[in-house]
Parts: sequence; structure tokens; C-alpha cells
Amino acid sequence: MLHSALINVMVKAARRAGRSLKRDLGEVEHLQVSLKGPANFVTAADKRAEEMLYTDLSKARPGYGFIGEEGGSREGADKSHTWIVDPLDGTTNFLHGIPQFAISIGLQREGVIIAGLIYNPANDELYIAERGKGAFLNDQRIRVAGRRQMESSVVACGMPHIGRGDLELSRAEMTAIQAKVAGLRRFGAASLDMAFVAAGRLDGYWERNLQPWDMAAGQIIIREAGGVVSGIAGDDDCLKTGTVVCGNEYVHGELVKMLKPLGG
Ligand code: 2AM
Ligand code: CA
Repeated sequence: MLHSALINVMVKAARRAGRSLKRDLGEVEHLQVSLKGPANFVTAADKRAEEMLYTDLSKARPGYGFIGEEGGSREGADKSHTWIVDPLDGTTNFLHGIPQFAISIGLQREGVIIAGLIYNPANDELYIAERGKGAFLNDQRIRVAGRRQMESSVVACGMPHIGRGDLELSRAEMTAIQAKVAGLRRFGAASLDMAFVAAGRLDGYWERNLQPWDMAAGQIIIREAGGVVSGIAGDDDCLKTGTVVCGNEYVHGELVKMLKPLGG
């Protein structure tokens, strides 16, 4: 499968950083038994992956801006292009040796995401999309699922945890949705939840309190797979509100109808 030069740059960078994360995952598995656990080691792994991505992406596209979860934002001479990067999405999973984590790279041009990549080095699943060119999982074209009934749909969400999120609101949301769907899931890596929606594995997904780098790549991958992505208001931009709802057009609409009245 032939991809554009841009996608090749993104894939090469993600694969190199991915090899590093995969090696580190092996070490994390050993460190579980220690009293302190692998927390410091994981922070270092995360930073190392971001530096690799920054080095490779800025070498291939000099001057582009760079917003990364770890290093904050770095301006470039080219004000119209910005990489939006999460070097390790699903950090808690990674820390516990759970192989559901990913590198997420979005490219924004004049405020619009024009390319996205999500890569899970643990199982070598690589999702890519470029505007107008479709979405792919390991070179196979992907499409969102076609289900038009909530009762046969499987939907994922995020959940508050210690120090983060509104527990009561989350419970109200889950109560409303659980009663309507075939299954509710919580995988813990926003980028991969979005990738799963794009691949038709999940019918829908929603979460609050996210950051642009959790969703930038997922947004274009879902849209190029024929799906709909917004904030929880239904017509807003997830990258601006930090909330996300996605699915095929029907599931997205039904989720918004249930979630919107519960909280702003
Ligand atoms: P992270 O693993 O890179 O932190 C889990 O519900 C999802 O929310 C993950 O994709 C996680 O990304 C993301 N997230 C965003 N902000 C977070 C935060 N402050 N604490 C924990 N998870 C966060
Ligand atoms: Ca993240």
C-alpha cells in the first residue's frame, strides 16, 4: 500500500518511538513486583518517546510547531502547521503492563486536522488517515460500524478516577447509557477507543476531561472512516471542549440525545 510522504514520515517516527515503548513495557512488567512500582520508569519512558517523536518529526518537517503532552508546546517558524502528539496515551494501562496504549500523532494545518496516526506497539496495530483519503488499519481500509439500534451496540466511555472527573455526573451518564446498549466498555486509552470506533469494533464512545492530543488523530481517523465526532453538545469541536462523543451518524446522535441533558 502506497502512502503519501507525509504519512510515511509519521509512520516512521511512530514505529521508532513504538519500539522504545515496547522495550520499556517489558521492563515495566518486571518492575510490578517492586514496592514503588514502575512509576518513575514510566515517566522517563514517556518523555523519551516524546523526544524521539519531536526529533524525527521536526527533522522531516522543519519549522512545524509541536504540541506534546510531556514537553508542552514548541513553536516553529511555520505558523500554519502544528503536530499534536501524545507519546503515550493510556499511561495507567502501560504502568500496569496492560497492552492497551498508543502513540497518537495529529497534524493540524490552519486550525484543521489534516492527518492522523494512532499506533499500539504492543500488538502492532497502526491506524492512519489523511483528509479525503480514507482511514486504514494496517493498510486495510476501515469503516465505522453500520448498526442503527442502540440495543445491539457496544459503547465505550471514560471514567473518573482518584483526583479526576465528576463522579456523580459519570454515574448518571453510565446509568442512562447502560440501560440502552448491548455492552458498555472502559479501555482507558482515548485514542484507541476512537480508533476502535473507526474500525467498527465499537459502535460509539464518549468521555470528558480530555486534551487535544488524546483526540486529534482519532478525530480525523473516525471522520475518514465515515463516522461523526463532536463534543458532548453534539455540534461542538471536541478539541476545544475536551469532551468527545463519536460513532456512526445514528449512534452519535443517540448518544448526544442521552448525554447532553445530563450535564454541560
Ligand atoms: P493519558 O493516558 O495520556 O493520560 C483515560 O480515561 C484517558 O483519559 C486516557 O486516554 C488518558 O490519557 C486521558 N487523560 C487525559 N487527561 C488525563 C488526566 N489528567 N489524567 C488521566 N487521564 C487523562
Ligand atoms: Ca493521553
